[in-house]
Amino acid sequence: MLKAKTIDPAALELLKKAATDGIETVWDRYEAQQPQCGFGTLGICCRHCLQGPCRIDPFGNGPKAGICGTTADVIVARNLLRQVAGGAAAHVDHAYEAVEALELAAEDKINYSIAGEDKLRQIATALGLETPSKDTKALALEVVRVAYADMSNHSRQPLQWLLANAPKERIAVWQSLGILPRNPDREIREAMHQTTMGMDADPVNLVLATAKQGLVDGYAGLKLATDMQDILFGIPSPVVTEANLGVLKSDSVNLIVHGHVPLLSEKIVYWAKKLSAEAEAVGAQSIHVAGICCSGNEVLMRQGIPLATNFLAQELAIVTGAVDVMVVDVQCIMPSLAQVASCYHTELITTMPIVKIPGATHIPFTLENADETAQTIVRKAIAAYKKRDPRKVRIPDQRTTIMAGFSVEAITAALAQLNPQQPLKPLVDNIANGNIFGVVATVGCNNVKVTQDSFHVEMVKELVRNNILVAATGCSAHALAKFGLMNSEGTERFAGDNLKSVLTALGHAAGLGAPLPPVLHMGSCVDNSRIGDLVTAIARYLGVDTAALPVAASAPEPQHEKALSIGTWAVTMGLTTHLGVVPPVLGSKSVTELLTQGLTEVIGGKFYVETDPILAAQGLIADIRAKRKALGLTI
Ligand code: CUV
Repeated sequence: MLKAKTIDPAALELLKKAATDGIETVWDRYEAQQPQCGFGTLGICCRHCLQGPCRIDPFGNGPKAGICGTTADVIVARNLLRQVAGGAAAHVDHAYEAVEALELAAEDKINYSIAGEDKLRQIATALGLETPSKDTKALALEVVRVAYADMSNHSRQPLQWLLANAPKERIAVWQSLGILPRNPDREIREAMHQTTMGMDADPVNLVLATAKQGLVDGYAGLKLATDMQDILFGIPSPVVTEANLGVLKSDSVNLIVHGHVPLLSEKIVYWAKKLSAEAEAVGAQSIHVAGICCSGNEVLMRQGIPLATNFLAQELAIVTGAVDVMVVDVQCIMPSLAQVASCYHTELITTMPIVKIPGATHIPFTLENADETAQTIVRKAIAAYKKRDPRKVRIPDQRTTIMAGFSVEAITAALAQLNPQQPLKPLVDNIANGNIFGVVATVGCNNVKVTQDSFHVEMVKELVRNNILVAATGCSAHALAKFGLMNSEGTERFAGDNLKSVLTALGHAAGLGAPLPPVLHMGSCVDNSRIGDLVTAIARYLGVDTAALPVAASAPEPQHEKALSIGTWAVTMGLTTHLGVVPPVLGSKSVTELLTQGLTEVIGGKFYVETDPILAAQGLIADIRAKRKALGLTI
C-alpha cells in the first residue's frame, strides 16, 4: 500500500482540488520516478569523469571498483562531501548577500536601516572590537571588515567568526583534527578539487573534509547570516500569529514570500502596509502577506507575518486559487510552480539573477532598487487580485495559533525575569533536576519520501511527552506550528507534567499569563545558529563541552543538501544528530560506520539514522539519558 502523502488537513483538501483541476504535484512526480535508482540511493555511482558513469555492484557480484579503480567507500565519501559543500555554499552565499547589505546600509548607499544596534554591539564585542564610544555605522563597517576578511583570507588563519563564537573546547577538538576552516570560498573550492577525478582516495580523509564543510556552514553560513540579518532588521522577540493555508484571505490581496533571504521580503512587508489604500481602491480589504519556507520564517520571527505552509505544499498554496503573487528569492523553490501558476491567475515572480524559471515573471532585485522592486511586486499583486476567479478559490479552513520569535536574546530576557543576575540558571537548574530531561533541536525540511509533517509531529509529541524541550527551525517549525505545538494549549495537551510545570512558571514570569509553548520557534534554517548559540552559552555557563550536554539534534524529513551541511555542523558540535531519511551512504559499510559510530571517538557527535518517529524519539531520549548519567544528573 502506498503511504499517505500528508497529514496536513489543508494539504489533503487541496490535493483533491489539485486532482480536479488537473494539477500535477510533487507527489505525482515522485510516483512517476518509482522505482528510484538503487545505485543512486546507495550512493555508489560516480560521474566525476567522462570515462564513467561507473557504478559498484552492491551485492559484490559485479564491478567492485570504478574504471579508475575507485572503490565504493571512496565514491560514497566523495559524493557526500560534494553534497555537504553544496549546502555550505548556499548558506555562505546567503550570508555574503547580508554582509554586502550591511556594508551599503552603513555607508548610507541603500535604504536599509540598522535596526539591531544591540546585536551589532554584541557581535562587535565578541569579535574583540572596541565598542562603547563608536558610532553605530562606523562600528557596523568594522564588523563588515571582519566578515570580508574571513571571506577573502589568503593566509591559513581560521575563520574569525568561528574563533569568536565557537566553544573553546570544540575549537581545540577541531584544531587537533586539522579541520578548522579558512576562507569559506577556498574551503568549498578545495572540496570540489579534493573530489574531482584522481584526487583523494582515503574515505577517512574525505569524511574529515566533510566535517570541515560543516564548520564552514555553521560559522561562515548560518551564524554570519543570522548575525547580519539581526543587525539589519532587529533581534526577534516573541510574536503571536497563525500558521497554515487558512491564513490566506478571500477578501484581501494575498502575496506569498517564498525562499530564504529576507532582504526583499522585509521590504515587501513594509510596502504591503504602505500601499493598502491602493488595494482598497480595487475592492480588497488589505494586502495580506504570508510566508513559505524560510523567507516565511524570517518575516514571521521579526514581523509576525503568518506562515502559509512548508516546503512540500508550496504548489498547493497556488492551488487555493487565492494567491495573487508568489514572489521567490533563493533555495527550495520548485520549478514546477510556474506550471501550477499558469493554471490560475497567480503571478509567479522570480527576483534573483541565479534563480530564473521559464514561465515566471522576472523582476530583478538589487539592494539599490529594493524599494522600487517591492512596490512593483505589491502592485502586481493588486493587479492580479482583480483577475482572481472566485469560482476557482478554495481556502481550507485550517489555521493554528502560534507563538514564535524565540531568539536567544528573547529566551534570556524571559529567563531573566526569574534570575536577573544569572538568566541561564533557571534553565540549567531545571535541566539538572530533570524537570527538563533534555533539549532536542528539530530542524530541516519535508521530504516527499515521508508522509508530509508526520515524522516531525509524531516524534516531537513523543519527545515533549517525555519532558524534552524542543527548539525548532525551518520547515520542521512550520510542521509543528500547524499541529498546535507552538502555543500554550500545546503545552497543556502534549507536554509531560514536569516540562509543563517549568513552561507554565516561565510563561507567567515572562508575563504571558499562560505557559510557554513546548516547542520554541527559533527561526529559519540559518537561524540554527541561534540554537548553536544557546547550546554554546549553556556549555560555557556550566564549564563543560557541548558534546557532554543532554542535547541532541534531528532532521526528521530532510530533503536539501543544506540539511546535510547543517547536520554535519551539529555533529561537529558533538551532538547526536538524527536523520529520518536515509542519506545516500549505505553503499559503503565503512563510511556508514564512520558517520554513525567512528566519528564519536574523535569528535563527540555522530549521525543517527532511524526512519520510525517513535523509535527515533526513544533513541534520542536514550542518548540524552546516557549524557545525563555521564554528568551525574538524575535519570
Ligand atoms: Ni531553509 S532547506 S525545505 S526551506 S527547511 Fe524547508 Fe528551510 Fe529544508 Fe528548504
